[in-house]
Amino acid sequence: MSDCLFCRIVAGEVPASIVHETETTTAFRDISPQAPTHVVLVPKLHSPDAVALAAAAPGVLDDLFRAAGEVARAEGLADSGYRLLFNTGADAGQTVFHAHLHLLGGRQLGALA
Ligand code: DGP
Repeated sequence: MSDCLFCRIVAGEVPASIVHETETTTAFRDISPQAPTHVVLVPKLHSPDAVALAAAAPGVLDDLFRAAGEVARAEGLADSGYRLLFNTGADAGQTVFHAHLHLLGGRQLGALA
């Protein structure tokens, strides 16, 4: 989708600090990091949120989690721990309506609101 920011990052039309890439997934540093490591993992396939992605292409969700594990290992977070989350819908704070998995770590993370 030409008007989707994350599709444009996946296509290389918008610059981003890419840390990991697979056939189905692109992972890049969040522009507004909420933790020392804050990486966003996006499916190359456009889907508005994680639930829609699960319906359209469940295997791609598996790929996202596998890629998250790779990124966590590369960032040195595998032992200390990290948070994986999908904001889904406006009330959850989703601002980009292309499914994406946040990976946060590198500090003690607080309780979820
Ligand atoms: P969410 O609020 O769950 O929809 O997360 C969207 C995230 O995307 C948010 O943490 C900020 C990040 N973001 C927004 N625009 C850009 C961008 O142009 N580049 C990068 N690297 N991240 C972005």
